[in-house]
Amino acid sequence: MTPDVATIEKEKQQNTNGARPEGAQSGETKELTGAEIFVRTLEDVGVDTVFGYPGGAVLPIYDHLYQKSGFTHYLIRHEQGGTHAADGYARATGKPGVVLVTSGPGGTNTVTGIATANMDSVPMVVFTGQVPSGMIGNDAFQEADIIGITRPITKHSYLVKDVNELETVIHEAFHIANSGRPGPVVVDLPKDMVKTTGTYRGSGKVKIPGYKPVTRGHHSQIAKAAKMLSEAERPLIYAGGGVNLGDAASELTELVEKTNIPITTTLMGLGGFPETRSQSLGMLGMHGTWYANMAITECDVLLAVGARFDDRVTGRLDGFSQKSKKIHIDIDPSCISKNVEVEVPIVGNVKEVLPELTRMADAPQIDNWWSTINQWKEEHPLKVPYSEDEITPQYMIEKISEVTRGEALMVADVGQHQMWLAQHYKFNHPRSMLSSGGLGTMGYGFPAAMGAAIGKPDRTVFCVTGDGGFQMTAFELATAVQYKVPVKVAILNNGWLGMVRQWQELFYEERYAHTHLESSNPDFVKLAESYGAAGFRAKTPAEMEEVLEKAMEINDRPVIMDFHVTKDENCYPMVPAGAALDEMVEGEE
Ligand SMILES: Cc1ncc(C[n+]2csc(CCOP(=O)(O)OP(=O)(O)O)c2C)c(N)n1
Repeated sequence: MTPDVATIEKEKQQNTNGARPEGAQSGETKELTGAEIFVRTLEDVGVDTVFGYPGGAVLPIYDHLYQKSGFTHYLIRHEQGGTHAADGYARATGKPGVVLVTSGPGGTNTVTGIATANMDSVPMVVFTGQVPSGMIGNDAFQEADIIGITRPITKHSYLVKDVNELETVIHEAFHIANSGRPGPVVVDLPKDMVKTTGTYRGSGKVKIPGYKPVTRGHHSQIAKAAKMLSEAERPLIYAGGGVNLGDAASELTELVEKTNIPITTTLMGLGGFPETRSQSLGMLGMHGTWYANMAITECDVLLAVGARFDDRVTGRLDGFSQKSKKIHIDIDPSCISKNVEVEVPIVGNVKEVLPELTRMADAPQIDNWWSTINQWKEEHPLKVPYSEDEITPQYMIEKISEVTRGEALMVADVGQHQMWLAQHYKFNHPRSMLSSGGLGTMGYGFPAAMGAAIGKPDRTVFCVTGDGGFQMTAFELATAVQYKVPVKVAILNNGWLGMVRQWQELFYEERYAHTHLESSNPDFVKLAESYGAAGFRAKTPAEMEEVLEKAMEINDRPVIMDFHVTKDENCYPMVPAGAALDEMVEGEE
C-alpha cells in the first residue's frame, strides 16, 4: 500500500516533534535494543538532522524511527545525494553531517560523497547497515566490505562487534569526525547489532589513547613568524579552507586590519576574509586573479593559514613563490612541508594561533608593495563581458551577487560556473561558499545546497550549477520538494560540459569529443515543474533579472532557473596545467 501525502506529513511531524524517549538519564544504565541505543545516542550527541535511505539491514533502526526520535530524518533519493546533503549541512553549520544507509549498494553509493568530504576535511559520520555478524565474509545478499572500500577516504572507521560498545563507538565517531582536522568517519552496523539488546549508559565520555590533536601552536614559532611579517617588504597572506572550517574569519580579519598585509584566498578559503575590503586580492591559483598570482610569485614572506598548497593553487611547484620565506599554520602536521618546504611551521588551530600572532606582529612598511599591487589591479582586472542579447556567465554571477547583496550562502557544482562564481561573487561571510574543491565532484552542488538550506533555514541558499553537473543529481529535486526546501538553483546552461570543452578548445585543437549536451538536455523548466518545483527560463539579461526577482520571492519550494548563457565563453585568467602561476593566460579580448 502506498502511503498518501497526509501519512507522510504525519510521519514527518512525528519525526520532527518526537520527544526524547523515556529511559535512562546520564549515568543510569538501561537495557535497550541496538536500534534504541543508536537513536538515543545520536540524540545525546546533539544530532538534529539525519539524511538516510532505508533497507533490510537497517530496518530495525527505521522501525524505531517510525515511533519517535529527537531528530529529523530526511529521505534522500540516492545515497550519494545523502552524503552531499550531509556535507553541505556540515559546511554550512559547522556541525557534523549524519548519514544512515543500508548495507551493500546503500554503502557503496556513499563512496563519492565520503571521498568529497575527506578531501575537503568536512566532519561527517556515515552509518552503514551490514549483514549479520555471522554472515560477514559469506558473500551474503547485499554484503559489501564498506570498511575496506572506504578506508583510504575516511579519517577513521568502526565495525561494531558488540552491541554494548555501540554507544561508545558513536561518541568516538563524532569526536573524531569533528576534532583536529575534521573528516568523515564510517560506522558499520551489522544487523544483529541493532536487533539485539545491550546496555545503554548515557555517559558520553570519550577517551581515545593516542588521539590528541594539538591546538595551541608553539609560542616561539609564533614569535618568529610575527617578526618575519613585521620586517617583510612584500608580505602576503594565503588563506585556505581551514579558516572557514576553524571558524577563524574574524581572527584573520583582525590580523589583516592590524598589519594591512594583502590577502588572497583559495577556493575553499573564500569568505574567510571579506572581499569588499581593500586588502583582498580575491582567489589565487589556476583561475585566480592576475594580481593574486603575481603577488604570490613576487612576495618575500608568505603566511599560509589553514591551506594545503594544492596543485590547483601552486601551479608548477618549482615556479611557486620562489622569492618568499614561508610560514604555515595548520592543525594537521602531516600537511606541513608536504608539497612545499616551509621555514616556520606552526601546528595548531588557526583560531587559537591567529590572535597570538596578531598581538605580536607589527604593521610592516609596505607602501611600495601596495602601489605595485594596486597597479596590477588596475591594469589586469577581472573582465565581465556584457551583451544585451546574450547572458554572459560572468554578468550572471555579478547580478546574483547584486540581488543577494553578497549575503547569500552560495553552493557551486564543478566546472566553469564554479570558477566564475568564485571570481565574481563578492563573499563577505565565512561558510558562505560551499564547493567540492579537493575532489572536484560534479553532482555535488544541488544536494549540498539542499543540506545547507536545511541546516541554515534563515539564509538564502543559491546553487550555481552547470547543465552537466545538475543532471548528475537532479533527482534530489524530489527530496527538496517533499521537505519544502527553498533552494534557488541557477543553471548556467551553455549546452556543453563547459570546462572540458574549454580544455578541448585550448589544448586539444578543438576536438570536442563527447562534451556536447545541448541536443539531449531536458527542458529544465518542465523537469522542475514535474517534481512540483518552480521553473523559469531566461535568455537575455533583462529576462534574467526578472527571473531572479521572481525566484527571490519563492520560499516554500525549490526554484530552478534555466539561464541560457553564451555557449563558448572561456574562463580566464587561466594557468595552464603544468605552468607556473606567472605564466597565466589572460584570454582573448
Ligand atoms: C563526477 C565527475 N565527472 C567528471 C568530471 C570532469 N569534469 C570537470 S568539469 C566538467 C564539465 C562540467 O560541465 P557543466 O556541469 O555543464 O558545467 P560548465 O563547465 O559548463 O559550467 C567535467 C565533465 C568531474 N569533475 N566530476
